[in-house]
Amino acid sequence: MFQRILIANRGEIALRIIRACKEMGIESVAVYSEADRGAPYLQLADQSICIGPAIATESYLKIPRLISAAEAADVQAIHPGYGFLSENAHFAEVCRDCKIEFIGPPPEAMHRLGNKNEARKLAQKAGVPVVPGSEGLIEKDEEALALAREMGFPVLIKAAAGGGGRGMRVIREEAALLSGLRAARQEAESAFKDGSVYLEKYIEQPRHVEVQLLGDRLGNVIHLWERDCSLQRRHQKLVEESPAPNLPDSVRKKICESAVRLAKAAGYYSAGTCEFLVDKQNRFYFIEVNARIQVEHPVTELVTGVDLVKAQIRVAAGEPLPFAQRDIVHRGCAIECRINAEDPASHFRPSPGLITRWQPPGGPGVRLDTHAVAGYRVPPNYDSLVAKLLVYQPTRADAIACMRRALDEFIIEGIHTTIPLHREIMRHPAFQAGQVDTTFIERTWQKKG
Ligand code: MV4
Repeated sequence: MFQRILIANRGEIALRIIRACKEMGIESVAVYSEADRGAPYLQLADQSICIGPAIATESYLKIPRLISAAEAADVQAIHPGYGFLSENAHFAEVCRDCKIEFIGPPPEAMHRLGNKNEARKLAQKAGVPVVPGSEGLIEKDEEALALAREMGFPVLIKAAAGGGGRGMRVIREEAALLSGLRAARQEAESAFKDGSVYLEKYIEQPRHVEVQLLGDRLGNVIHLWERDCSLQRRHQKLVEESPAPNLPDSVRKKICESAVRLAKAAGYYSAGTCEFLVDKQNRFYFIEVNARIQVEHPVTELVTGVDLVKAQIRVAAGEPLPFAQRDIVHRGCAIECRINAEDPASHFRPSPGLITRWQPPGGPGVRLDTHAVAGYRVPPNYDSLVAKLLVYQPTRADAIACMRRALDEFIIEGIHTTIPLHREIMRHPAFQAGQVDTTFIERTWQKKG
């Protein structure tokens, strides 16, 4: 096992990884930018190293600085967390060249799955359903036109190099297709330096269901069931839960098995997520793989009892998965609310600054993952996540009641947060009935969106 790990990240996920290291008897080395200097969670690491100025491109995204810190601290591995360099195959390659273990999937699998069109082809080969659409990239306008007529409108143009909602364009009628293609190619070229696009049937008001995967370097891959992440605003998730409400067990099982087949076909190991869209008829379609530990991973930890960060570290060190598929039992219901330093009453404007009062919730069934404390200043430079409030209960109704109680206990002063919006979501009849899809938030809180 590793003796020492460097954490190439910040905030709550850095603290989450520090905690896993401590419980495993591994020394942790934190890094920080000037904006995070003095942050309380840094004290909990065995060592912390400044890697540059506030701007992420000169610190958390700067590969030479991270490698220098890793070599100076003499670590055997780097955990990238989520965001920043976590899905950067080049960073994983540099780590390999420097004989430092990258705690994540192999760069080959990251390359294979990073291109959405390639991932789609691989999924098809592995017998995983994909959204009806083009065989491959769209070369000629006539191809697109013929295909769109055959599938029927609306269709969706997607950039092969896009992902997470970037580089997509909905086309509702034939007259808009060719100009849409031209614009999509141009946008993709300037955003990703890759203008290639492909076409899919547009699925109206889908649910977003994702499957948690875990693989080891011996080729074993298992799933840890699914999360519903349909409650999003502008591709920023707000609420995640497991199990996915109103998803028949037969469909659920098929989705999870599909995700495992795709991961095996990609030569994947470590933690990862396979994303699917689920339509109103409960048909499911693969859309993309997230080759990292995700923000919402604790939802799965609660319902399966598996510590995903510890598992990631173990498999990176070459250990086999300590459990088989049959050992993974899903029990109860977990919900996560993302508490962001944003003002939901004012178009979700970022609200960094000093937290003058911090009174966290507690009690039965509550987990709070946060790096914030009273007197902590939320820096304006990074994403606005200040806490992940999770609950775990036997049933979904109990979980919602517990979350309402916990949200009501939670007092944060000095900054605006998404807590008031979460209180409304938990009281909404459609949410309580599990009738959620990816358009719910924007449809329901249009005035605030
Ligand atoms: C789609 C879609 C509808 N039809 N593909 C958005 C993020 C990226 N992962 C894929 N996305 C979508 N792809 C087809 N063919 C609708 C979305 C989508 C979405 C997906 C998941 C979660 C939230 C979303 C919000 C808007 C659109």
